[in-house]
Amino acid sequence: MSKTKLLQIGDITDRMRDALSGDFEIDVLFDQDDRAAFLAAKGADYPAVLTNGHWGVPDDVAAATPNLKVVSSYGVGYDAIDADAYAARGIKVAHTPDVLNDEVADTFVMLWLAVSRELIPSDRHARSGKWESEGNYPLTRSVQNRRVGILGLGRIGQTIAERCKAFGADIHYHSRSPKDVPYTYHATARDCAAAVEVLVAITPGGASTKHMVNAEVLEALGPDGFFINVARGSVCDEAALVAALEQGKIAGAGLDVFEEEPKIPDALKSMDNVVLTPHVASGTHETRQAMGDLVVENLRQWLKDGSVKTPVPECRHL
Ligand code: A2R
Repeated sequence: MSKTKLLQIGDITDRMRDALSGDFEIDVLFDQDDRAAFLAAKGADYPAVLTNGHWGVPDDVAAATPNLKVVSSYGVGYDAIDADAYAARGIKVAHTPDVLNDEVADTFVMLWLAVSRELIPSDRHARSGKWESEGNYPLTRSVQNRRVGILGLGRIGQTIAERCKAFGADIHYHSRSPKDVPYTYHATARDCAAAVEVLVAITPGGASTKHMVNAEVLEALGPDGFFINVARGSVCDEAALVAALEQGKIAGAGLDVFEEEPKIPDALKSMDNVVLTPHVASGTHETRQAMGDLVVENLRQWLKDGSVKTPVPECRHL
């Protein structure tokens, strides 16, 4: 039996390739010397695309794949895939929810503790010899018993809330609608920011959340407030964040995502009250393996019966 043609966008692991290669003939978009000529000649051959949250399905690929039936994406965020358009064409889009909730929540905790307890400058103080030459490192801010605001109380947001309980936090949140949870709801991001000392963004990216964290929200968070972003770079107005940090309008930030990844503004790199990680929230061997297995499962299930295990909400009715 001939294998089904699969167009791969972005990297996959050896384990994923091994698991798929029995059923699929995989062509790698980024291996093609002349991308436009390749897509023009071969695009119509692919019923299946494997991508990730960063690349999604670029416009040239979408335009060149008229016979597409399924998109399986390695990641939970799918703002780079036009899921509404695909749903309207009956094309199934699958992502990898839930399996990364714990890892992303842990990354929030890591960034929060690092920025509040000044892990990076404190490490520098220890290894530079300043402890010996200049004495003890200054006191830092405790993470205990804080008011924490969660923007986006979904799968990951709720997991973050569970982590926060271990620190005695009073939990606030903002999402499109209130949830049946014992936390304080705020109808706007600004109101949520004004009520808390630590604000974490964990909504999806895309048009509806673009710059949800803007100058006004950061001002409301206030000079003792910390902002942590483990959502998407687009959720925060980066220029406003830099200005707020430079002007002392907030105390610090922990950032895993950026507006122009992999570019990070130089101003952020130079600040001691900012902790930066290169979009690694789900980036452990264990969690990436679980995500990869789900990507494979979605494609295999589609091959078997035309359905996918974890469709994005827009495609659940298909
Ligand atoms: O729809 P709601 O009321 O459940 O709120 C969702 C919230 N959300 C928003 N909140 C305010 N304004 C918006 N325009 C807006 N759009 C969505 O974000 C919900 O509480 C949360 C998303 O939760 P889930 O769909 O369960 O996503 P999950 O798995 O927690 O991942 C969140 C994002 C991914 O899309 C990646 O961008 C990132 O975390 O890794």
